[in-house]
Amino acid sequence: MRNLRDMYDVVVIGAGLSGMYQLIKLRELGLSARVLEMGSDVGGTWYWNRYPGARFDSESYSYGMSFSKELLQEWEWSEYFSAQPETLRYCQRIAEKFDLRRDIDFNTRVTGAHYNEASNIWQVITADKILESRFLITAVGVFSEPTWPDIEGINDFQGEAWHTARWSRHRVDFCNKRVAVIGTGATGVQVIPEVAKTAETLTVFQRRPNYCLPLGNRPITDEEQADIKRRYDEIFARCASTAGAFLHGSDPRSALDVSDEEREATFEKLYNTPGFALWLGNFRDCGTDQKANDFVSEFVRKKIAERVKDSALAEKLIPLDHGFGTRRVPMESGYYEVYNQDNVRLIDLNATPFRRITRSGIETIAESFDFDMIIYATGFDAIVGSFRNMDIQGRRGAKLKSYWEGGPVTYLGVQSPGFPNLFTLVGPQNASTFCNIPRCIEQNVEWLSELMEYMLAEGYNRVEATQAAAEAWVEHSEQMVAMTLIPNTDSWFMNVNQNLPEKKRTFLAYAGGAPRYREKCDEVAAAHYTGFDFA
Ligand code: NA7
Repeated sequence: MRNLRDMYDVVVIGAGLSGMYQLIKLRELGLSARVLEMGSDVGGTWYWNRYPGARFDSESYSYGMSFSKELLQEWEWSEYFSAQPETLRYCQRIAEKFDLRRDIDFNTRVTGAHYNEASNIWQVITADKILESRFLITAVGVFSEPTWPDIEGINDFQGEAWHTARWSRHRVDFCNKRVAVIGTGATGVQVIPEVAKTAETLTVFQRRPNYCLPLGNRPITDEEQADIKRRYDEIFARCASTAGAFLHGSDPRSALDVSDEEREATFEKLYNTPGFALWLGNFRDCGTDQKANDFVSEFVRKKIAERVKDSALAEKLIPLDHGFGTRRVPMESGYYEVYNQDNVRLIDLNATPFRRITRSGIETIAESFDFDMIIYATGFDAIVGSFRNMDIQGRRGAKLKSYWEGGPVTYLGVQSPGFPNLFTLVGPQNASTFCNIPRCIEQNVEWLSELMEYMLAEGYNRVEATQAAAEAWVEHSEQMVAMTLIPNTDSWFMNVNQNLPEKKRTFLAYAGGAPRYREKCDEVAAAHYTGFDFA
C-alpha cells in the first residue's frame, strides 16, 4: 500500500478506547495510521463527561482492557466502580504506555468523508485539511453527540448552564446556588446526589421516572487488589460467557417456576449485590416474559416507595409506563434519599410541562423559578449521532445518513453496503453498544484487524459487505430484539429521542448477546469472510 504525506493506509476517527486499541493493532500490522480526535486529549466518553458523580457501572476490573497483561498488573483501580477522573487517567496511561499520541491529531473534528471509487481512496475532511486513506475506521463511541432539550428561550438564560457531556474543565461550585437539573436518566441520577450535597436548592425536572438500582460502590482494599490481579484470566473468561459481557450472567431459572418466597428472596439478594445484578443476573425471563417482568418491576417499585419518605413524592418517582430493564437501568448512590432533603424539589413535567426558559430561570405552566445554574442531563443522539453529523459519502456519492434514515443497514454492525473499506467500530447493530463496552471493543478491533491482515495476505485492496448479507443481518437483529420486551417502550435503545423527532423508531443495538455475536463474527471469518466482496 502507498504511504504518501497526508496519505495513510488507515484513518481512524476517535481516540477513545476503541480508537486507541485500533491504532495499536494497526501498528502491529505495519499499516500507517492517523487518528483524528475532536477533544484535546484521548479518552472519548471519559474526556467529555466530567460532571460530578460520573462513573461507569461496570465493575472496574472487568472494564479495563485485557490485551496487555502488563497493563493489567500495573494499573490499580481504587474503587469497585471507578469515577471519571480515574478512568480518564487510565485512558491517558494507555496513550503513554503505547506512545499513541504521536499518531493522533487532537482538536480535529471530522466533518465528512468521501469515497472515490476510481482510486479506492477515502478523503477525510476536517476544518484544516483533507487526509486520504485506503481504509476509514470510525471509533466514535456510543454517546458522543449530546442533545439539548427543545425548550423555547433556551439561549436566554443568563446564569451558568452546563450540559453534562460538555462540562467545564474547571471545578463547578454548587455551594449556595439555586440549581436546576433537567433529566433523570443514567447521567441525571449520578449528578443529582452530588449537587444536592451543597446546593442551596436543587430542583429536578423529571419527565419519565426510571427504575434506578443501588450501585454499591466502595474502595478496593489492598488484599482485594492482589486477588483481582491474580484472577484476571478468570474475570475475563466470565465476561466472555455472559450476554452483556459483564460479570453478571442470567439465572437459568424462570421467575415463573419458583415460589413467591424464593422469587422475592432472589430479587432481594440481587438488589443488594453491587452493579447490574438485578438487571443482568436475574431469572432468564425477566427481560422477555411480561409476567416475569411484572414481578421484578413491582419489586423495584416497592423499594423506591420504601426509600422516599413522602408517599406522594414516591409515586412520582415510580415508573408505571414501562417494565424494569426495558430502558437503560440507571445506577445510583443515594439518589432516592436526596428527595428526603429539605433543599430538594421534584417537578413532574407530566403534570406541569415547561413553558419556557427565561433570563433568570425556568417557567412551567404552573410556576416560575429563578436559578443560578441549569444542568442539562438530557442525553444524546445515541449510537448514530456522530454518523448523522458527518457527511459520509460512499460509492456514487451515496450518503450514509440517507441510507440509514429508515434505520441502520449494516453487516455484523461493522460495515454497510455501498461504503467500501469503511468500518464502524462499536456502531449500530453491533453487540458492543449493548455491552460492557471494552470487552466488545476488544472483540471488534481484533476481528477487524484479522480481516485486514487477511486482505494484506491475499493482496486485496477493497472490501465491501454485500446487500444480501446486510439485509440478512438486519433481519436477524430484528428477530433477536423481538424476543425481548425492549420494543415495548421508547428509549435510546429504540432510537427515540424526543428532542430529535425526525429519527425513525428502530432498534439500534444487537440484542442476541455478546457470545452469539462473537460466534457469528467468527463463523464469517472462518468461511473466508462470507458476505463480503473483495477486490
Ligand atoms: P438518557 O438516558 O437519554 O436520559 C436523558 C434524560 O433527559 C431523560 O430523563 C429524559 O427524559 C430527559 N430529557 C431529555 N430531553 C428532555 C426534555 N426536553 N424535557 C425534559 N426532560 C428531557 O441520557 P443520559 O445522559 O442520562 O444517559 C445516556 C447513557 O450514557 C446512558 O444510558 C449510559 O449508558 C451512559 P425522558 O426519559 O426522555 O422522558
